[in-house]
Amino acid sequence: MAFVGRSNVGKSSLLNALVGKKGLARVSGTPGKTRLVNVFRLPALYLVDLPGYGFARASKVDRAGFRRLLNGYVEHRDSLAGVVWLLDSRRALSTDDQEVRALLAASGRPVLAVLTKLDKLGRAAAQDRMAALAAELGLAVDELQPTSIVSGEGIAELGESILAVADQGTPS
Ligand SMILES: Nc1nc2c(ncn2[C@@H]2O[C@H](COP(=O)(O)OP(=O)(O)O)[C@@H](O)[C@H]2O)c(=O)[nH]1
Ligand SMILES: [Mg+2]
Repeated sequence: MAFVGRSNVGKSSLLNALVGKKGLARVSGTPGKTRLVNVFRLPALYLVDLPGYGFARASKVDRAGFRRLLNGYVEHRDSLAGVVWLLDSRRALSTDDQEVRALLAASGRPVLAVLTKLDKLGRAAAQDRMAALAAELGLAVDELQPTSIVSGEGIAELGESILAVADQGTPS
C-alpha cells in the first residue's frame, strides 16, 4: 500500500501511528523532508511512504521528478494493492491534490481517502469540513476516513481498511 499526500499532510505521522512505533517514519516540521521512498515491511504487507507533493519551495526539477515517480508507481507497479491518499481536514483541495486525484482515478487502483489532523477542528467544524471535502471529491461523507494521531481517532479503522484492500490485492 502506498501513502500519497501533499508535503506536511501527516503521512509519516500516520504511518507511525498505524505501525505503533514512534520515530519509524521520520516526522518533520520542515515540509519537503521525505525525498526517498521509504518502505516498511509488515507481516502482511509493505507500507510505502512516497515523497510528499506540492512543496512550495521544491524546484521544478524536483516537482517533475516527483510526478514521474508517482505516475510510475501508481500506473506500473504490479505489486501495488492500493493507495492511501491523505488530505488535510482543514484545507481545500490544492491544484496538486486535484491532479493527483485525476491520476488516481485514471489508474483504477483502490484508493482509501483519509482526512488528517481532525483534532485541530472542533466537532461542528469537522463535520462541515468533511461534508465540504466529500462534495469536492464527489464522495459520500462515510467514504472519507477521519484520523488524528493526537486523539487516535480513525487509526484502527484505517488499519482494518488497509488490510482489507491488501487482502483483495493479493494474487491467489
Ligand atoms: N495536531 C496534529 N498534528 C499532526 C497530525 N498528524 C501530523 N501532525 C503534524 O504535522 C506535521 C507534519 O507531519 P509529517 O508526518 O511529517 O507529515 P508528512 O510530510 O506528510 O510526512 C508534524 O508537525 C506533525 O506532528 C495530527 O493528526 N494532529
Ligand atoms: Mg513524511
